[in-house]
Parts: sequence; C-alpha cells; structure tokens
Amino acid sequence: MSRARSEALFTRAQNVLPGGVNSPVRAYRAVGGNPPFLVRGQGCRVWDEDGNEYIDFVGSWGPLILGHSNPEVLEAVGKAMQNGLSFGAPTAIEVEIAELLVSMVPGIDMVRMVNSGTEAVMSALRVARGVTGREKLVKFEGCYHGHSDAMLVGAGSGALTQGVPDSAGVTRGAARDTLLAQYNDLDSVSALFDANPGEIAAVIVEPVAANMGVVPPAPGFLAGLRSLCDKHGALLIFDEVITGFRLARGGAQEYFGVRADLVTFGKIIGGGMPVGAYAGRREIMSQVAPTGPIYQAGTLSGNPVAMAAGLTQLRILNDHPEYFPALEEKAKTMAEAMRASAMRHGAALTVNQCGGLLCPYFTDRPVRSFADTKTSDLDKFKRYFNKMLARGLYIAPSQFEATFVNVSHGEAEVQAFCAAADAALAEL
Ligand code: KE4
Repeated sequence: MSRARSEALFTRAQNVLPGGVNSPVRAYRAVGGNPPFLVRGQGCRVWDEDGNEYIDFVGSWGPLILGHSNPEVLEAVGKAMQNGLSFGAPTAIEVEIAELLVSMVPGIDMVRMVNSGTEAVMSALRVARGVTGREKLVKFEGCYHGHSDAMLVGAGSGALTQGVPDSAGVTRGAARDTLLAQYNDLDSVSALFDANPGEIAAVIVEPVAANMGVVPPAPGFLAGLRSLCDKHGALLIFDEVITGFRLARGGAQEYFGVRADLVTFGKIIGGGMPVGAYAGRREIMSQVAPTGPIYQAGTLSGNPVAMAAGLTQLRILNDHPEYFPALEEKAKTMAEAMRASAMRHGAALTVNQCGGLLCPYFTDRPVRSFADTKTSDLDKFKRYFNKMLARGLYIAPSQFEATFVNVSHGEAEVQAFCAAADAALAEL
C-alpha cells in the first residue's frame, strides 16, 4: 500500500509540529515508519490520505465506542452548530448531560465538565487536596493520568512509549508530593500510608491499567485500595477516562463493585469532541467554586456542540446496556484466537483482556504488574504492529496501549483481526 501523500504531509508536519504530531504516540516512534494521515472514518473503518482502508481498533484512543461518524451523533452536532458554537454561559444541554451522567454512574451526585482527561484528573486531584487539607498523592508506576505535572511521575502511555516516564520540565517541587506504588500490590500502598501518616490526600488509580498495555486489577486489589483509603482518611480516585462507559454502563465502579470518592472521565463522554469531567458525592463536589473554596474554571467547559456529541453517545449507550457484554465477548474471541495462534506457531505471547480492551505482550510470562509488562519483546511487538498495519489493521503503535473493541466492530472485523494476527504471529 502506497502512503506517499501521508509521507509528504509528515515531512511538512515535522517542520511546524514537534515530531509532526499533536500527541507524541501518534508519531510512530516506537514502531518505525511514518504514520498514515487519516482523512475519514465511517463505522469501524478509517481511510488515509492515499485511499488506504483500515479496520480501526484505536477509535481515537477510546472515544469512538459507537464507531466513526455515528449518524445520530453527527446529526446532534450539526443541529447544535446551527445555534452557534459557544456562549461561555450556562446552557440546558449541560444540565441534561450532567443529569444523565449522574443517573448512569454509581455513587456520584454532581459533575463538573472540563475539556480533556488531563484537566479532569488535574482538577480532581486539587479537589482531593482541598477537601482533605493534605498534600501527597499516590499513583501507580505505569499508570497514565494525563500530562499534568504531578502525574508525570512514573507515567505510562506515551511517556512510557518514549521511555521518559518522568518528563523534563516537571520540577522537583511539582513531583515531590507524588508517591509511586506498584499496580496490584496493596503492600506497596500500605507502606506509603505508613510512611506518610496523615499526609496522603488521595490514591488515584486506573481501575484497569490501560496505559501499560492492559493489566486488569487482581482480585481484591480495588477493594483493598478502598479499605486502605477508608482506614487512612484518603480519597480514592478512579481515573475512568478509558474504563468509563466502556466496561459497563456505570463504568468500573459498576463492573468491579467498588466505589470511588471521585471519578474522572474523558474520551467516550465527548463522543469524539474534546470533553472531560470529574464527579463525586455532593459533600465533595460542593467544595468546588463557586460554591466552595476549590477553584477550577474553563472557557469552553460544557461547550454546547461538544455536549451534543457526548450526550447523544451517552444516551445511546444508556439505552443499550447489552452493548457492554457484547464488547467483552468480541474482545474475548480476539484474545482467545491470538492465544491459540501463538500456541500453533510456538510464539511466546500473553494476551490480557478486560471488557472491550485487550493487549498482546510478547512474553511467555503472565502479565499482572508493571514489571511484567517490561518483559515483552518490544522488537517483536514492532514487527507484529507493522504486519497488522500492512494487512489493514489499524492498532495502537505502542506496546503500552490498548486494543479498543467498539460496538461498530462486527463479526467480519473480529475475524479479520484474528486472521491478520494469526498470519503476523506465524511470521514473527
Ligand atoms: P487526555 O488529556 O489525553 O484527554 O486524557 C488523559 C488521560 C487520562 N487518564 C487516562 C486513564 C488516559 O488513558 C488518558 C489519555 N489516554 C491516552 C491513550 N492511552 C491518550 C492518547 C494520547 O496521549 O495521544
């Protein structure tokens, strides 16, 4: 497949955009070659500048759970646009999406809309510190919570992909209060609480670690975090930017049956438009300005056009709870097919899957921790990635990202993925 137009664009792009991209992982640095420049998406398929067609298992990194160009979402955006793009004033649709979010997500009474997952996390951390009067935060090595300074410590996703989990420009002061624990290791969390008595405001966790590949929580891990936070008076923050409205209608809280004190959202709630949110009980959220002393603001927060996209997508998901187990079944089929292929071809492969998320690791060990993810043969991942792309499967260009299964993926696309993965594994 020729990608001449994409390559020419990438050359131009690198003159005016760092790495030629607006988000590092898109630059294909970990997998080599030049990224396709996409021009159109329809359902589960995307097309690049050179007319090449791909089955999309990135879905804009999670937002497009219904697929590209969902007719109802596009219609709602088109209608909203006719009335103007932004007012910076309260609008009815912000009330509607907030009421729907509250009705769908367990344990929350109020929500504040922002413009990205990073902003949602940054704000939730400030709320936790403001509410508790404490300054320290616990995060997990390899988890990614956006690029706010306090979270670029041992970060996953693109930071891990680039090999810089701790970013330049983050000052010692900014990082000083961020303590690192190990995912699926409750003792590492307990030790931090014991070493910092009365100082930890919150533990923030990805309920499924989906920025070190996909590492599901071990049985009892999330409930253990809940108990430790209760014992030590800290807030538990579920970063559901990926898991929210993907694992279940009520996200990871519903899926795992564990309640958080604050929940952050992004991706799916914007329907493909820039939207994030943080939410919690009334007693916590009422501390946010203008009703409380914790300040947070945003020019385009609750933008009516973005709300139209998000509200429409959420309404469809709310009306179709059957979508979530169906996503899980498709992901299970893909994971089991990859495992069977690996056995047939004698390839060392571990495939993790949870809900509509999966990730192959090129290792013969189980992958249950951040350290385990590092045993994957990155050169084999690179070869796997390029063989999948050459066969028209558009997957994340990093070992430390998830394969996103969406409602729009039909049986044909699931089987196409399995066949391409089988061929790729045979050639590794
Ligand atoms: P954004 O600021 O990128 O909207 O959200 C940050 C964020 C927060 N929390 C979690 C659990 C996340 O996964 C993310 C962002 N996810 C990455 C993909 N793993 C975004 C893709 C990118 O950085 O280009």
